[in-house]
Amino acid sequence: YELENNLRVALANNELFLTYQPKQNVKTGEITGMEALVRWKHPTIGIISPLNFIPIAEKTGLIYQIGEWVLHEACRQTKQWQVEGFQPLVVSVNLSANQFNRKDYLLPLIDRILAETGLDPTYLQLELTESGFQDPVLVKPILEQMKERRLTISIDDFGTGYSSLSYLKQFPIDVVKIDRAFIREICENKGDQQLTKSMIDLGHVLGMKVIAEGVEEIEQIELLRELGCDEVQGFFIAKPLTNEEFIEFLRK
Ligand code: G
Ligand code: G
Ligand code: NA
Ligand code: MN
Repeated sequence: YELENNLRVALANNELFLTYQPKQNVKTGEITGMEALVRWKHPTIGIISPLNFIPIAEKTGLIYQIGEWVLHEACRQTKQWQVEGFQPLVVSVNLSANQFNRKDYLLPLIDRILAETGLDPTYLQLELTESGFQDPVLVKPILEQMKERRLTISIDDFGTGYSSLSYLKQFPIDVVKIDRAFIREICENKGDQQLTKSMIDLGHVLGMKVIAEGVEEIEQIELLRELGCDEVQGFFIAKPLTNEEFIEFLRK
């Protein structure tokens, strides 16, 4: 209860902030985009991970307000960097399953935020995990309308769910993000290597872009390049960065 009340206050007091983790093209080395990852700067506890407050937000319904704030802030900041003359980058925003459950909610929200911030829809990507695909009858038409708006959709933590393959067939997915569980020991573990290779080939056969998450060593990047992976994300390139750190990173 205490954390819930604190979370309400956090929204009102602007205690949430976004960090951005870059994504890099493994062939060209070019930075292609960044994932927005929310943080809570609690006045006494310090920085709280979304692992510790997103589940509470989902249970209490605060996820709607938090989700709106995250989408707006990610779009506003991305547009701002474009206006300042940085290379245009695609920002990806994580969505919770709950955000699909309200009728006539998510698409009007996104439309409004894109209009308010002036961000072109091609620079906004929505990241869904398996839980986001729970109800195909509900989710599929929303994803199709996202595609009509030229937004892109990525499936996060790929390979860890139960029926992930069926999602690829059913839903209009642009990007597959291979879960970092497969990448961690990819250099040592032949099984992980072959699974990763299969996921990359599968994504490509279906016309999707493939990103590997959780890359922490140069050797992993070199191997992923050989396997034909398109992009990488992970601590080797950069940890999730504050606005100021991200700008520093882009300048280098
Ligand atoms: O960056 P970090 O490891 O702290 O993220 C932990 C988890 O929180 C990840 O699964 C990430 O997808 C999730 N997460 C981060 N930001 C958001 C957000 O804005 N909305 C939702 N729904 N999940 C987020
Ligand atoms: O579930 P999702 O893929 O959105 O989770 C993103 C989380 O993964 C973030 O909390 C981020 O801090 C974490 N993360 C990003 N890169 C790495 C990495 O290279 N290694 C590890 N262990 N975690 C990472
Ligand atoms: Na994610
Ligand atoms: Mn992930």
